[in-house]
Amino acid sequence: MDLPSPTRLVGSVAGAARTAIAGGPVPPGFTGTRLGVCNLCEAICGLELTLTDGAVTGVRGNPEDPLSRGHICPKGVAIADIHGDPDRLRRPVRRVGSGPDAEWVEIGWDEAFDLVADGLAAAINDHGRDALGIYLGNPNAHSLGSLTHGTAMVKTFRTRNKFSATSVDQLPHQFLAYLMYGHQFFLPIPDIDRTRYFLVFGANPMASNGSLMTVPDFPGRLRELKARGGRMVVFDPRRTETAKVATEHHFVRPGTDAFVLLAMVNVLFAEGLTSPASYVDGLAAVETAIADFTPERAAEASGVPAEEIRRVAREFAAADGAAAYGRIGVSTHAFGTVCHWAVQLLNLLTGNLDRAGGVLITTPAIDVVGTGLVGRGHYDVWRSRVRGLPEFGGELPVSALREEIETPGAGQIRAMLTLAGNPVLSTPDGAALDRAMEGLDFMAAVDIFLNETTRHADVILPPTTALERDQYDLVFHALAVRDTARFTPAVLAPEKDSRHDWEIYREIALRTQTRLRSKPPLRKRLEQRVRLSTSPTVLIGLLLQRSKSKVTLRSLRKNPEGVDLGPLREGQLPERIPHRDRRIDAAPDLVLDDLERLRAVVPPDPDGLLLIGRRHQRDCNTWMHNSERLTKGRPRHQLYIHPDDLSARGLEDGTTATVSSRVGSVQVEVLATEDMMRGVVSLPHGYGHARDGVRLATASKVAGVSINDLTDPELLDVSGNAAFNGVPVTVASAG
Ligand SMILES: Nc1nc2c(c(=O)[nH]1)N[C@H]1C(S)=C(S)[C@@H](COP(=O)(O)OP(=O)(O)OC[C@H]3O[C@@H](n4cnc5c(=O)[nH]c(N)nc54)[C@H](O)[C@@H]3O)O[C@H]1N2
Ligand SMILES: Nc1nc2c(c(=O)[nH]1)N[C@H]1C(S)=C(S)[C@@H](COP(=O)(O)OP(=O)(O)OC[C@H]3O[C@@H](n4cnc5c(=O)[nH]c(N)nc54)[C@H](O)[C@@H]3O)O[C@H]1N2
Ligand code: SF4
Ligand SMILES: [Mo]
Repeated sequence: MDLPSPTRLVGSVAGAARTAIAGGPVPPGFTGTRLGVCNLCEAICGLELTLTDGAVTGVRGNPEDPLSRGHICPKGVAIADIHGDPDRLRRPVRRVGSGPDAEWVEIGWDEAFDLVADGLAAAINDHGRDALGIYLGNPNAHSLGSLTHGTAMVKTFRTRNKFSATSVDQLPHQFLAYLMYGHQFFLPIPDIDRTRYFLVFGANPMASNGSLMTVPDFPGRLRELKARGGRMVVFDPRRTETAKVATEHHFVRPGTDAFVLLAMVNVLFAEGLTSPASYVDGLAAVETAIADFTPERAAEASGVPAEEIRRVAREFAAADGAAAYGRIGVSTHAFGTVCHWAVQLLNLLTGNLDRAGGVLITTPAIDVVGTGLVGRGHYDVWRSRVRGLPEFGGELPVSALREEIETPGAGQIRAMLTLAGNPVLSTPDGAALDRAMEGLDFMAAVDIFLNETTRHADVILPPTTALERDQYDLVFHALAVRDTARFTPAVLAPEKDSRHDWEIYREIALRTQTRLRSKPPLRKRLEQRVRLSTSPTVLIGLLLQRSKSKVTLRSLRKNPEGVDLGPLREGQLPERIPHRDRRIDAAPDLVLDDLERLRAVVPPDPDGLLLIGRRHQRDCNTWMHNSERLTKGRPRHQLYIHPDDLSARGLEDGTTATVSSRVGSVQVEVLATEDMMRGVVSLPHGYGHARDGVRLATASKVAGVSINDLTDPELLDVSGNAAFNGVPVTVASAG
């Protein structure tokens, strides 16, 4: 999940300094324990850290944490490795030379900020503000300072060429929430602790620990679900770790879930299994629009038998509390929006929206939706210059980034700023983006590592790491399966001469602005200065003061394990529906119109292969591959393929094959496994660190190729999200 942009964070910061800054980092040489927090995935586990002589020597889950209940995974144990990593950047670096011969020279902060401000301002002054392209990567959502200050800095630039991981991730969710409910972050969360029927499409929480569903200790919660007689039913083209512990698993051909999900909705209507709330509009239109999406048609497209589709739909409707949920498998998907629409329909048609055991709206201490802290969203206010793709919520689809850099003309991107991201590995046709970045006039990156993307930067500015900064999870508390609040003060003092991310964002914004020929009015600039100079922690204190909840920063400091606000609450609708009329639009035109595209889908070549992605519990998107602890053991970079598909190509298990798509080809070892559906192959996302013969020191420990050298920027959902899953590929002997 990527970050939302708080658009209106605290107007007045007067009196802010009164909010006491108690607690804080351990003194030098400290031996003992401290509470910390893991920010490596959406599960936000509470940690108990053991320190010896000021260094972290032990990490375990904090059993007192009301949300994570002591849970931890191997990545959490590795959190201190990041801090101790000798390859991590600790000072700004400047690039001298380029390509394989590039050298990196450490420079002082003042010089670095000036270089960045000069480079960005030159592009804007000479070519207009859209000449600056910005990419915000995933870790921004996991850092308080990025949420409060990164987004504020980005706003000062007012460029239309803003991109983020959102459009390679959860954009369909936001797009649909905006259309159906009236706010892009009004996202109903599965009430996993009470549900009796958990229907999962394209998610692997046993590896990912949940997404758009902050669910630490998924394995434990699933055991409890089963113990109370509940069921988990999984649809996935791979028999995943989650599928293996499910009550039942169904293989589904990649990219065809929309047929299956709509057929389930169809069954609800056809068999009179609907009991929607009175505040839902458009159901008659839905019924008509999807009448031809029958289970038989779905079976043909997806490989899931029609009778199974009917049975699951009936069981879902009959369950005493049922929650339908879909994630990456049906988000980064050609019909991501239609899939998630059908997921929402399943929940609301069966009366499971706003019901305990169904899907619920969270009540976080800081309500980023209800308070308007994050905007409702907007759509198609402008379009990308080259391909004419509509913006959503102020961002353009990152699939359009390469062409916006390479295509000459007014509005062309001349300078890039990347913030905690690695789009060369994480966005479609990353190889082409890699080449395009060579042609930029200037690039700066805020990142703690030299990676496949930041190696193109002229300057890299590294912030402090998670253990050195205060944390409050503005985003993930709002997406959690239980309402809790937790403030975690920095455990370690920042290293000498380091900067927090929010301080870096402040400097970049302010110094660039002084160099711009066209500046905002003085009053506005003063406001921005005050806003950017107020620390994230002080802002959290102010937001809590203003919130309806009784939680204060003081109470959170007293209870560093977190404050329990109870199970998610039912019966909150229609009052909390963001639409001004407090009604749900079940039939948004933009979605209904997209059904035509779905009807036109031609069945894939039966002898062809479709590529999908995967995550492993020990991987972390495109980084952390230099943690010994996480990378030792069996390799996991291979192309997974069904043994029959392998032998049909005359290939042998363990050999190297060439995998090709419309955009590129890679050579990678194959691993035969019956866990794959026939006709489907899988590569992990986040690998492929050796590029152009440059093998970055930071990732020398793993082999593998980038799946995104095969994925196609032309394959998009109606929301503009990249369709990573179901890319047609061929696999042949590399010999
Ligand atoms: N084919 C395919 N592609 C995918 C996906 C897929 O499933 N399949 N998944 C997509 C998804 S869901 C996502 S979220 C994206 C993720 O892709 P990106 O948005 O590119 O994010 P990461 O790979 O997490 O990049 C993290 C970078 O941030 C740096 N970093 C870590 N912590 C910090 C910090 O505190 N501050 C700063 N400044 N930098 C930091 C790391 O060093 C690393 O370079 O990839 C997407 N791409
Ligand atoms: N260990 C670990 N945890 C992570 C991350 C990580 O990199 N490593 N990344 C974090 C991030 S940024 C995110 S967004 C979340 C993602 O969280 P999840 O969505 O739970 O993660 P994935 O493992 O990508 O699960 C996607 C599943 O969809 C399946 N799939 C692929 N194509 C299709 C399809 O067409 N239809 C169906 N039904 N299924 C399909 C895949 O086989 C896979 O099992 O994970 C987060 N947690
Ligand atoms: S589940 Fe996520 S938050 Fe919890 S320890 Fe693992 S990586 Fe960290
Ligand atoms: Mo993500």
